[in-house]
Amino acid sequence: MVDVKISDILDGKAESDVQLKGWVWNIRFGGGIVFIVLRDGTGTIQCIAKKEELGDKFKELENLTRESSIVIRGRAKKDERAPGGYEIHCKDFDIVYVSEEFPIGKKEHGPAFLLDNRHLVLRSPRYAAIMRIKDTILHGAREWFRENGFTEVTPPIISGNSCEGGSTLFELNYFGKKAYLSQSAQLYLEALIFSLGKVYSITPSFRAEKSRTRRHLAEYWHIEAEEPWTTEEENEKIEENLVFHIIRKVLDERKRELSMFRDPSTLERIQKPFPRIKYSEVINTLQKNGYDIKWGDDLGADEEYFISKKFDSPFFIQNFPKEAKAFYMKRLDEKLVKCADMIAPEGYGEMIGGSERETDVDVLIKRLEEQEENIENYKWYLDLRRYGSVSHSGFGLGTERMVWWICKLDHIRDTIPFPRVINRYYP
Ligand code: NSS
Repeated sequence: MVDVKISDILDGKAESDVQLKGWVWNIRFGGGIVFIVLRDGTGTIQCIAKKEELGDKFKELENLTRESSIVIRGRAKKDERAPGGYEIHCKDFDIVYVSEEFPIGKKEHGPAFLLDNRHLVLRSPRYAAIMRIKDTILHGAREWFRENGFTEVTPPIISGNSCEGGSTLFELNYFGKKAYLSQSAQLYLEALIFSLGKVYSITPSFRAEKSRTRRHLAEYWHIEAEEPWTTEEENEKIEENLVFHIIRKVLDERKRELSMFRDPSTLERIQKPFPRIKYSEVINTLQKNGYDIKWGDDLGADEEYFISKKFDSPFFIQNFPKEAKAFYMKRLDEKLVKCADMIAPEGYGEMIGGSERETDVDVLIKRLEEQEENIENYKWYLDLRRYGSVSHSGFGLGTERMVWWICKLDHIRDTIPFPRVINRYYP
C-alpha cells in the first residue's frame, strides 16, 4: 500500500490501493455506512467506509469527530458523482487521535468569532487554497526575477527613517532611541543597485493605517525591485512582465484552487501590454461622473473602485501630481512626477506603486524639507546621489493586494493567515 497525497489522487496520478494520512473535515453516519471527507493539506476527498466490508472494526468509527486525525487505507476510484471526481473505498484505518468538539461548526459564525479562532479556521479548504495561490505568487515572482538578472537581497526591517511619510509609521524603542518598522525596502534597494545592479527583496512592510478598510493591513508582504539605468517607461514594462508571469504561473499550477474563487478564463484573457492612462484623464472621468475630486488630489478608495471597475486587465495610471506622491519621485515637469500605479481591475485597486527616482540632491533636500523630515536621518540616502548617481527606477508590489484580486475576496485580511489590522493582533 503506497502513501499518497490527496492531490495525487485528484490529479489522476494514484488510482489504486493507497494509504492517506489526514484529518476528518466532515463526517456523516448512515445505516451501516460512514462518509468521511478527509483533508490532508493538499486537498479533500470523500472516503466511504461500509460495515459489510469492515466487520467489527466498523464500530470504532462511531467515536470519530470532526478534526480527528486518521490513517485510511483503501482503493481510490474515479467517480464522476463524487466532489473532485474521485473517492476512496475504505478497507482499513487507524484512528490516531479523536478530536474534542471542534468550535468551528457548520453553522454561520460572526467575523469576530472567526478571527479569534483564526488558528483553527485556517484549516478550511478555502484558506488552504488561498495560501497555496499565494505560495505560487511568491514563487512566480522569485522565478521571474532570477530569470531576468535580479539578485535577491535582505534589507533591514528596523530603520531610522521613513520612506512613505510619517503618518503611517510604527515607532519602536530601539535601545532608548527612536526607530521605525520599515514601510518599504526601497531606499536600501537604491543603495544596493550600486553594488549589484538589478535587485529585489520580499520582506514584511508595516503601515500604521489608522482606519478600517477592506484593503489595508498593518503588516503585509512587499515584493520590491530597483533597477539602475532604467527609465519609468522601462520600469513599467518590468512590472507588466512580472505580473503577467505570475498570473500565468497561477493558471498553470493552481487552476483547481483558483476555480474555487473565479472562472480561470477571466485571467487567461489578460494580455500584454496592459492599458495605460494618465492621472489627468482619470480626474476628468471622475468629475464627469459626479465625483467631488479636484486636480491634485490623490485617488481615494471609492474613486479607485470606480475606475478599476471599468477594466478587466491590470492597468497603469501614470504621472500623478508631485504633492500626491512621495519625496523621492523624479519630476516630469513643474507639477507632475514620473510614476505609475498599477491598478488591479474588477473593482480592486492599487497593486503596485512605482516610479523613476529623483537624482538631484538639491531637489531631494527641498522635498524632504517640504515634508518636514529631519535631513540628518537621510544623509546616507543623499550620498547615493553624490557618488556615481545614475537614472534608476523601481516599484513595490503588495503581495496581499494581488492575492485579494486574483482570488476575488471581499476583504484583504483573508489573504494572510494571521492578519494585523488596527484592532487586532491576536492570535
Ligand atoms: O506605498 S507604496 O505605493 N509604494 C512604496 O512603498 C514604494 N516605496 C515601493 C517601491 O518603489 N519600492 O506601496 C507599494 C504597494 C502598494 O501598491 C500596495 O500594493 C501595497 O504596497 N500596500 C499595502 N498593502 C496592504 N496593506 C497596506 N496597508 C498597504 N500599503 C501599501
